[in-house]
Amino acid sequence: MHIFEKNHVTFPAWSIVRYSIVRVKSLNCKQSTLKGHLIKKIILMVGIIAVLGVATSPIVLSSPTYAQNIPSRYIIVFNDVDEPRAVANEMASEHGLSVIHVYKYALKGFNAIIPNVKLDQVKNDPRVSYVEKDQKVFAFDKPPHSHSTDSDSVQSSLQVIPTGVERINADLSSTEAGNGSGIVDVDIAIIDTGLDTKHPDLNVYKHARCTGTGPNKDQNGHGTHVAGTAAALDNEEGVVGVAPGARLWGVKVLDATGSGTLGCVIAGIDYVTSHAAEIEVANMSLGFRGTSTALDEAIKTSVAAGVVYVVAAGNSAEDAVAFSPANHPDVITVSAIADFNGQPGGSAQSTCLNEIDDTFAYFSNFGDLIELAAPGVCIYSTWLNGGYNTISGTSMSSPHVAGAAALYIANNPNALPVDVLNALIAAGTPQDDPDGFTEDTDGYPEQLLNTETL
Ligand SMILES: [Ca+2]
Ligand SMILES: [Ca+2]
Ligand SMILES: [Ca+2]
Repeated sequence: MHIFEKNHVTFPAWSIVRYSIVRVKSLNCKQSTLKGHLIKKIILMVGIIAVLGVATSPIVLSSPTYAQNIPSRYIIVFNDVDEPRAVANEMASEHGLSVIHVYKYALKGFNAIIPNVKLDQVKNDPRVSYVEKDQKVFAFDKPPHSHSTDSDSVQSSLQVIPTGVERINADLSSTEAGNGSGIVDVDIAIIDTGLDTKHPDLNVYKHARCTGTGPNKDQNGHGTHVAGTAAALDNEEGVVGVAPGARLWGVKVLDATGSGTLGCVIAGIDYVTSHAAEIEVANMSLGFRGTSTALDEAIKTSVAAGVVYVVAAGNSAEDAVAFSPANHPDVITVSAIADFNGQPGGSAQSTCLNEIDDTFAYFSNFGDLIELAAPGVCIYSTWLNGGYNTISGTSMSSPHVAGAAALYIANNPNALPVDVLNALIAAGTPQDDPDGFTEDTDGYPEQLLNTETL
């Protein structure tokens, strides 16, 4: 049972709602070992039925390029200035610019429309370090935005342990995801399409949106799905996440179609950085083909402020080095495997995608900059309107790792982001282990996420 209390908070260029959730524990679910085992089996069966129930979702294949400049929109980064907003406004009136977002915490600069005839003037302004073209950014579900729009809500009176959560042994972690109780006392920012702020299976703590991304909630489903994998509540309903009940900060930077702008994503990182004392982990299941000095600078500052960034490798079956933010040196970049039953061994039938159990996902990006692999095919998680849905992508593998980072931080609160990365890699399962996976052929065998010791 949740009691929501809303307070509106002012933040430049952001619309924020704070949810203070008071939880009333309704049932003590501690079971005897035998009874718990039986319940787990029933839950697994319900989970399989649930997944099969949505296996007929139509898949629309497309070949997105994941690269698109946005005409007249630019990211302007200052040399050192004290008050970015004041300087942005000064420059706007001097050069005839329209200011979209101002950045203060992760870097100092702003996002603006620059008339073509003024571009050289802005670039040569002594207050400006560099100017970049703004570009489109995309959610990394696979194929993009292909989830069915009909009601995929498969509700059950029992909680399902999703296959991905079980495959990485989150049910055996320090919090025993799926035993019906426990909350991980960590804050996770989901920089995405937003969250279903009233979803009964999510502990939504705050929700902010970038100007231009529509109402201050998820209109797509992607962000809500990502959040559930990282942190759905361990109760009697729906699903359970890797770090159950962690406080979720919805940072909406992508719209109802699952796309947005780099200028807006940097604003999201700026917002997270301004709350770096509270937020321990940020997940970005998004990206674009290309690079951005401004994005790289923002992430570097945010990580240095103590936030662990976990990002999707991308779904183009190519080296992730071509994609941002997957190619950033300070983030944890996650590839995807197919697993259909939550167990190693490779013997499960495929469900929503025609893949082979316990193999590297055919669509996953790869390369030497991948830090970890996690399940990302036919993942069942939370969805819009209090529902649930099964979708695929490195978008879905990334939040398994974000949840794992939260688990580690819950037990090691002073860990730096680099310590978290090293701990997750040390706990991982080698590919050639009986619990590992096959068909990662790039010569860089990243380990499979394993939360058993976290
Ligand atoms: Ca639940
Ligand atoms: Ca399997
Ligand atoms: Ca690899």
